[in-house]
Amino acid sequence: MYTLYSRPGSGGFAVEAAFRLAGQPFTLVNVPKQAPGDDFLAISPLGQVPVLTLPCGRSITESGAMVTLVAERFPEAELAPQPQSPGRAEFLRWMFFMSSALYPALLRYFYAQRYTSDPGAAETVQNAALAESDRCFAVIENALSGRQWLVDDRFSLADVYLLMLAHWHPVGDRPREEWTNIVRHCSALKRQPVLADLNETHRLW
Ligand SMILES: N[C@@H](CCC(=O)N[C@@H](CS)C(=O)NCC(=O)O)C(=O)O
Repeated sequence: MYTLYSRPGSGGFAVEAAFRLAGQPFTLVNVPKQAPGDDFLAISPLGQVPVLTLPCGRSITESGAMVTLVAERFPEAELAPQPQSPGRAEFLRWMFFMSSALYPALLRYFYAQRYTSDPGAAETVQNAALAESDRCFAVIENALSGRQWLVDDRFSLADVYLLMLAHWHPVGDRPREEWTNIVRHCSALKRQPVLADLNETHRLW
């Protein structure tokens, strides 16, 4: 059995969505934000969610890795282009772009005080983080021009990951209105029954 350590509104949204869209059972453990205990720090050294414990007993951090793993382990659900398929490179590109460029830019906004030793500089860090996350979103907005999904003109978990990040945008908790392609992309996904149901807990939109 898989065990997902998560918290409503966190990156656990995409991983929970992956399991539910794959129709696979998993145990969900809610980790309160304040003061993670030693047991949790043993599997998440930075004290962050999500964490996924695999049936073999190993635990991994990194939401992008978890989403990719679920798609790979349950290929019949067709949640991502499979290894060796033509769209795989593009899927990996977007997963890494979102998890290594965009997600950290958003973290710099929300945890600005971690990124400066000057107590008066948090606002400057936030301004720069907002500009950087907008620069990343603009890349995705451009890529979605004339297409419905990020990869291969078919739905994948990269789309779910984008839906989550777009609703973490610090201005209004939703994608900027001028990103019409991202707004259109998210609107379609928000109607998907599994994602709509998941949002009852996560309250991303
Ligand atoms: N690189 C990690 C980032 C995880 C992360 O930053 N999680 C946030 C919630 S979305 C968290 O636990 N923040 C609490 C903290 O950093 O203290 C991932 O992609 O899973």
